[in-house]
Amino acid sequence: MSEESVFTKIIAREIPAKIVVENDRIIAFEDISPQAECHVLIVPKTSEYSTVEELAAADPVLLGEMIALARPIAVERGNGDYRLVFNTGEKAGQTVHHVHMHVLSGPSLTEESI
Ligand code: IU
Repeated sequence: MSEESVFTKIIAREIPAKIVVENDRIIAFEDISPQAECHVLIVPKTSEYSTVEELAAADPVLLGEMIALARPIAVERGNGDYRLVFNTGEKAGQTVHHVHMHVLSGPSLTEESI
């Protein structure tokens, strides 16, 4: 990637975020503009991958590790059930081109909401 993404700056502690959990490969933090009672972004620390399909092709184990973090976050911060969203491409609403998984949980999450 030519330009540092905002998530790379969060990982480097150059800009603030409310960090939920972190390990050597992944960081999770609260979305700055929450769309549900629990709205956490799970982000690989590497900036190599822009989209989930790039990540899945190159490092499916890392993708699995990201997905495995969703349940404990939803149990602790939401109602235990959760929705995972990967916006992929600008026409689908992807604004940050550093792959990230939205974890949404809570009573406002209905079948009608995204
Ligand atoms: P998207 O899938 O690329 O649209 O998601 C980007 C998300 O990053 C979006 O929900 C923003 O609210 C969120 N976000 C953030 O949590 N902190 C930031 O500093 C910035 C964006 I910029």
